[in-house]
Amino acid sequence: MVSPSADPLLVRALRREPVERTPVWFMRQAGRSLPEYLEVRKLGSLMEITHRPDLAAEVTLQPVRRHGVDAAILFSDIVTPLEAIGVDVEIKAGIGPVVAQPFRSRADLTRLRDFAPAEDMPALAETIKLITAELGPQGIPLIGFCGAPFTLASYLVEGGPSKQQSLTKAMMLSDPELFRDLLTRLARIAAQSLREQVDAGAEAVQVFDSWIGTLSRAQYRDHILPVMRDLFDELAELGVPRTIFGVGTGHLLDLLAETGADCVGVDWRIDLADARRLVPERCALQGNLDPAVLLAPDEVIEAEVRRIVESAPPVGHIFNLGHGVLPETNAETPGKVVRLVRELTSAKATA
Ligand code: 1CP
Repeated sequence: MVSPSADPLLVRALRREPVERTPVWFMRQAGRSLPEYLEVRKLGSLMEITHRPDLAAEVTLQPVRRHGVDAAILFSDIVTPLEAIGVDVEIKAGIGPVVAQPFRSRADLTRLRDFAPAEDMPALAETIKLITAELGPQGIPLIGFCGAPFTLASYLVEGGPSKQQSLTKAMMLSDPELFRDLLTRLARIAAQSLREQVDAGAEAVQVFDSWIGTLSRAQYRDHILPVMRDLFDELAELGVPRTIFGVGTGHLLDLLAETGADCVGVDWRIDLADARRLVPERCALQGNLDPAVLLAPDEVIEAEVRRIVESAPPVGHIFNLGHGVLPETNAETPGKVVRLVRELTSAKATA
């Protein structure tokens, strides 16, 4: 038996310490797939909820209560700090973040001032204090998060969700200096947000670079990596484990590790065993069940969970989906996965 230390299971696994079982949580576990969220949502928009500590804390805690996951993730959105500094961004139902005046020129950079959470969004620290007051005694950590500069830039430049990120790439390739300055501003805002979240009680952080998989290796190395290295250097000062995640990044995994991240999130397109060979041993791995598997019959879910547990490294694995919980997921299903991972990996640890 591995004796549990004072630190939460998730934090120990992120540090690649031997653990008594594999921790499990789900990206986008709060919100859209839960009936209890839809009830709270009747009281206000997503942005309104993030400015109400009682409601934001309640929604953050809902999946912990219902599914029994090993971590909570703050209920917020990657564009919330941008809205808080006055960028005209709105979250439209069924679409996602929409920016009224997209960013296209150097003059637009002046719209990205520093994020001072204490003044711009006092609800942030208050929400986290309410959450950790409830979770602390249970030994369950809160994960703080932010959007990575490229993914945030894609919403600002495109004006909303985009499959190809063509305008974003066009700016990156035609005016690399402007693009670098935009990423640097966004990295600063991301760091300011994460610092506040950790100061208020978050015990791990995740940087969502959801759409970075549309870049080539050379593009990532030339245009993104230098900014990400600086960001992760700055985040190291916070003293908590740092995860980087993007969708469709099988070709970028070693470069994502070069940011300095402590853990690399892996989507479902690549086997964990192959990811393990690509990512240096010092990094933990998170993933990587296809979210669509949660829509399949129980026996399919069980076989897929088993396959992932078997291909996972012996230390430094955090069980998660390869991307967020899909809105149509039955609210009972994630809890079944939690119980299965617990059963399978406790057996593995004591075998
Ligand atoms: O009003 C609503 O309920 C709208 C749905 C919704 C919710 C519940 C959106 C719109 N955002 C959120 C909350 C949210 N967003 C959370 C907290 C919930 C949780 O994780 O449990 C988190 C972590 C995010 C992060 C987020 N927002 C990402 C990164 C993760 C990922 O899924 O890749 C991204 C890319 C966004 C943008 C966004 N916000 C909302 C939507 C529908 C989208 C994606 C739009 C697109 O396809 O580009």
